[in-house]
Amino acid sequence: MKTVTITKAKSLTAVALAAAGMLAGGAANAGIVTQWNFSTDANFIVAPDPVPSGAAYPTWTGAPGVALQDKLIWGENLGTQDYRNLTSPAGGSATPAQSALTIGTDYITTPAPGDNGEHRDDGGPQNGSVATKINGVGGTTGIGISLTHWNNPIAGSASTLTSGSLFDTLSLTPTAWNGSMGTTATQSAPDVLFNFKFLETANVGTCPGGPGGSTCDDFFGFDFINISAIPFVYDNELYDLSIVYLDPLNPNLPAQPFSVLPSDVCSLMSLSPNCVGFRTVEGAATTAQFGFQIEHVPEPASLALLGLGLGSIGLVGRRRRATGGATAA
Ligand SMILES: [Ca+2]
Ligand SMILES: [Ca+2]
Ligand SMILES: [Ca+2]
Repeated sequence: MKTVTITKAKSLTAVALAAAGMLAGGAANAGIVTQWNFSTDANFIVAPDPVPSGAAYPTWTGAPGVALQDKLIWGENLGTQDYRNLTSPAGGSATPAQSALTIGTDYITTPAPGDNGEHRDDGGPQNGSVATKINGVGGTTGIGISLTHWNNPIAGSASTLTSGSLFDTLSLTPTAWNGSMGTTATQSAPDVLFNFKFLETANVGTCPGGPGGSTCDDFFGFDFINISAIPFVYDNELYDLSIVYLDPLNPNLPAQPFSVLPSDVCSLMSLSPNCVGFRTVEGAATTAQFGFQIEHVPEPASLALLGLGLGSIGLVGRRRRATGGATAA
């Protein structure tokens, strides 16, 4: 009985290897990529330039705001005010002012000479280098693009942003391997589409989401989407891409300002009850900093992704071995 089981296990391995060959489209000779150069960018969906399926154009209450690939601007006196002028008093009422969502690179690292250090609205892209996590060891976090809400109190009669889409792209070019050098072709890693909602709250009365840092904070929100362990194949090896939120002032710290939003806020944005996003204080700029990590997927886990059929065969094999062992004991 035990001999039969071992034979079965060997044949399963052979099946698995053959399947891996089919997945890879050939023999896997190159080493695992340990280091990549990257370029990542994000844009708001504003023009019929290949529009990803399911993406939404910016929508507004009242008159439209200004929609650019790297900026969405709304409020009063569009074109004559500056959203970066955060001098309006928090909770103020009809001060002519604008608010904006802008895409930027990081303003974490020490600025180069001649750089004023303001990267919250430069639009991207962000370039850098990132190391792969292999066998659960090593790996670094690539610093991605940032998203900033410049929150000024605007008149109740002004247009406000209510929804839109953010499309995030990442290109990877390998620079180092843990074995034989492989190809150096630039790879487009999986794109990520964020369909988001925005809630501009009136700065009077009872505040949606309860008390915050100002008289009625505003909210950026979206329904949860999986941004962890998104698989991609490069040069016959399988990797996972995970997008992470970083502290904008310290990339070594996780999360912030993202969290599950209060259910009344989710409801006002027509999102599901456990929507996620961030709260922004009136009269201030709030930045969400994105990053990403790449992890190599070892062969057994790669094979697990080949499909339910092979996975079921493996499960049966293990069960038989377990039964055999129990009988022998
Ligand atoms: Ca951009
Ligand atoms: Ca506001
Ligand atoms: Ca508000």
